[in-house]
Amino acid sequence: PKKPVKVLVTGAAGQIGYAIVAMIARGLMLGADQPVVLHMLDLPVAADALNGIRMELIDAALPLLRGVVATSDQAEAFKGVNVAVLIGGWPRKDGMERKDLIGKNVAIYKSQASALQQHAAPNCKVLVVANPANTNALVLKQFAPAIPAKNITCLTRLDHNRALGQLAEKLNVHVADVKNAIIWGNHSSTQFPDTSHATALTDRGERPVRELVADEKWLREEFVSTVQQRGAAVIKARKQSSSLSAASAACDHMRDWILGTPKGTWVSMGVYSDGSYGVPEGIFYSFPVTCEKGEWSIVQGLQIDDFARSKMDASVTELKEEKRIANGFVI
Ligand code: NAX
Repeated sequence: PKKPVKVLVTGAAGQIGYAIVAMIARGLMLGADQPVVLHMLDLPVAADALNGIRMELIDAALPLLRGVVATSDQAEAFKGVNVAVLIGGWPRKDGMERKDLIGKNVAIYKSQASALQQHAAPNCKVLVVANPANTNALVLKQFAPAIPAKNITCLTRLDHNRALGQLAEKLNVHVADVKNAIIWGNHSSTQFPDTSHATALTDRGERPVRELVADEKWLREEFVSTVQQRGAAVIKARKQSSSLSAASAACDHMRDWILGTPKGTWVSMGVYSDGSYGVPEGIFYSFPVTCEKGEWSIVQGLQIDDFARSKMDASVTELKEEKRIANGFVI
C-alpha cells in the first residue's frame, strides 16, 4: 500500500476550497490508489467554518482520507506537506484598485513563502490559484529561494479547459476528443487562448481545429474573448465566481504534473519563464507543457505567427507591470 501524501489547501473554507477538498480526498488529484492526509488552512475568522468542513470530511467516510488537519496556524498547515494548493488570498472587492489587490496579496504570499520554505517537505510541489495568480507565484518564488523555481506553478488550466469546452461545443464533438489548445500568458483578460495547434478527433481521424472550424474570424475574435471573459460570465450568472470548475482544473493540473500528460497531449501551466518563445525570464507565464515523472517541460518549436506574437507580448507587458507594482510593496 502507498504511503499517504500530505496535501495542503489554503483558503480551504472558501468556495473553491469547499469543492476541492472532497475531490482530493476522493482521489481525483493524486489517483484512486493514493491515500492522502489533508491539511486545511484558513484565517482565524473562518476557524468554525473550517471545523465544519473537517466534520463533513469525517462524515463522508472517505477510504483514501487518512487524516485531516484544520488550522489557522501557517507553520502547522505547511508542516511536512508534499503538495500545496494555495487558494487563500485577499479577494478583489468592488472599487478596489489592482494595485491595492496586488499589495494585499504580496504581504500574504511573502509570509506563506517563509512557511513553505521552513516547514514543507523537500521537493514540495506548489500550485498557486489565488489571484493575481502569476504574480503571487512570483512573490512566493522570490521569498522562498530554497525552493526550486520548477516546483512553483500557477493555475491557467481552468482557462485551458474552458478553451477545450468552447471548441467541443463549436465542433459538436466530445471534449475528451479535443486537445492541444494553448493558454499563453497571464491568468487575466490579456491571456491568449490559441487554437493554432489544437486538434479534434473526428470520423476522419485527428484534424487541426483550424481546418474544422474554417472560420478564422471566430477563432481569433469570438472564441478568444469568450474564453477570456468566461470568469466574468459565470459571476454574472451565478452571482459567485467559478468554483467547481476551478477546483476541477486544479486537480487536473496537479494530476498531470505528478502522474504525467498522455502521449501527444500538452496542457497549459503557469511556470517561471526560461526565455522560451521570447518570453523574458523573471515572470510566471502560461506555456504549453508536457509532464513526465513529476517534471514539466515547455513544448518547444511551435510556430508563432504575427497575430499570436502580438497577443503574447501584450500579456508579457501586463505581467512586467504587475511585477513592478509587486516589487514596490516588497521594499
Ligand atoms: P473565497 O473568498 O470564497 O475563499 C478564499 C478563502 O481564503 C477565504 O475562506 C479566506 O478566509 C481565505 N484566506 C484569505 N486570506 C488567507 C490567508 N492569508 N491564509 C489562508 N486563507 C486565507 O474565494 P474563492 O472563490 O474560493 O477563490 C479563491 C481565489 O482563487 C481568489 O483569489 C480567486 O480570485 C482565485 N481564482 C483563481 C482562478 C484561476 O484560474 N487561477 C479561477 C478561480 C478563482 O477566481
